[in-house]
Amino acid sequence: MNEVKHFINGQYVGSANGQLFDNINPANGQLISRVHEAGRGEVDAAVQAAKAALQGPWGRMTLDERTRILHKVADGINARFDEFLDAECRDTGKPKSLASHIDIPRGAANFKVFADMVKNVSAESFEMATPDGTGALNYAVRRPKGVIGVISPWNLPLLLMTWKVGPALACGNTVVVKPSEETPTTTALLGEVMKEAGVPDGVYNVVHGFGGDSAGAFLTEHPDVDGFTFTGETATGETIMRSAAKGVRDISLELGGKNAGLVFADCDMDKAIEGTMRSAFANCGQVCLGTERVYVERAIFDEFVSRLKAAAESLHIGPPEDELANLGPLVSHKHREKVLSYYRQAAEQGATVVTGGGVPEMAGELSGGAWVQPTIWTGLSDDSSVVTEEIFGPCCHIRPFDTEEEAVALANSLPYGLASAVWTENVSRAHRVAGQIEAGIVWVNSWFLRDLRTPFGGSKQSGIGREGGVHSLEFYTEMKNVCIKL
Ligand code: NAD
Ligand code: 6OD
Repeated sequence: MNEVKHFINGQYVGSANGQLFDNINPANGQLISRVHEAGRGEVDAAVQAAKAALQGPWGRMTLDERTRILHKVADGINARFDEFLDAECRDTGKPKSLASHIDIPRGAANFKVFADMVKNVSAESFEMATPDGTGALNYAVRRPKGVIGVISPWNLPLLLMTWKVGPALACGNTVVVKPSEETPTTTALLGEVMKEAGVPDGVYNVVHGFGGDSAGAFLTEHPDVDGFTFTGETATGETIMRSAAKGVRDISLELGGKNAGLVFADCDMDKAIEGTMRSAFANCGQVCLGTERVYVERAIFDEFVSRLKAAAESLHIGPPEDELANLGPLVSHKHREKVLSYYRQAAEQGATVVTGGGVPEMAGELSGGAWVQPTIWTGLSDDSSVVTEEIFGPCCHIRPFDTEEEAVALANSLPYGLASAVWTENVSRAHRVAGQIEAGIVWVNSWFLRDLRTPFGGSKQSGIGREGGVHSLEFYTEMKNVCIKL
């Protein structure tokens, strides 16, 4: 049986305590591999390797040398595209058609984009007058923050991990990554690519394990980590924030959401249906930016519901290698239990189940997978748990509204503020509504259209800080002002 090991100081190593856990394929429930679980010893070794590497060749490289290596990392991922694709799809169960267009290409692009970005960013400079008339010159320089702890989730494993590791390394930091226990493989595989690309030992380290009382907590409690970047649930973000407070370490938190889609009667209905379909059901609804609350102007409510129902019922459920599949399983049986508990609550709370609501019949070995039906509800009250809590499954609730003010108020009614999608052909309305929505990202007539130069992150309980573009460079560097008296 294949084993997934830690990657520490340029070597794959097992756990000294001999503890391993199972990595299960969510499409069929079968064992993929056994994964080493890090104890405090492995986490400490990874952090010390990362700390030492800051003083080694990595710390002495020119920007050109460093960014050339990061381009090679991206090329290395692309050269082994199918290996990454197979590993990601086995761990997550997601359709290859999806991962080959999003997860793996973005996993590579995250290195190139931030390597180029860091080469082109300018710094501030101010001339100032002084009483003696000679003046002074201030200029700012960026320095790496140090050892960055990267803690990532399972829904887009390679994409979300490299989204942090790419800019962290571009800025000259070293990293210790703790991937999700559900999806360890591509993060481990990236170690080989790093080595082949010439990334010095100790710059990229990986430790596997769980969150509390395991590798995640050991990493966030380690005093030699200089900053943490985390993507995951809001409650986990709060825990990590508490750990980071000891030693006053910086944090970037990309957290959960309960995103609203606002569909106005003046929308292009085809676009709104296509976009809402993706935002509710892509990646089996396991996208933090996904739309779980859809608000539709009353005049087009019935038409919208019946068209979204037809579209959801046309989804082809299947395993990664099924070329027609556009809906895979959930990531695990544990997560399916959570999603199905909301399916039950919706029924108990009096929802009209427009479509779905259960588990599909899957044949043969697929019957052991974590499958659920794409599901649409109407008729729930605004304070229902299904409407207010993040489910993270292929489902949405649709509710009518009458005025623009009401739609905006509904969108803003929850403590989350990650993303929103607005569907309207009225350009004034688009600007007006986008400006009023309390979220880090608003898409108008699109969803998950990404320009990596733009600020990405959540407001309210959906996160702290922004990554993307210069905002990543802000987080992954310390800015120092040098003041020269002339
Ligand atoms: P999670 O919070 O359960 O786990 C994320 C990571 O944190 C995992 O690696 C886990 O092992 C680790 N972890 C858990 N407890 C920890 C602890 N006490 N200390 C240190 N590490 C700990 O999240 P998940 O279930 O993997 O991912 C789904 C969640 O992530 C959803 O809420 C989703 O909205 C959110 N998410 C947000 C974004 C964003 O950009 N805002 C992107 C993707 C996912
Ligand atoms: O596109 C990105 O950079 C990004 N961080 C996407 C997050 C998706 C959440 O599931």
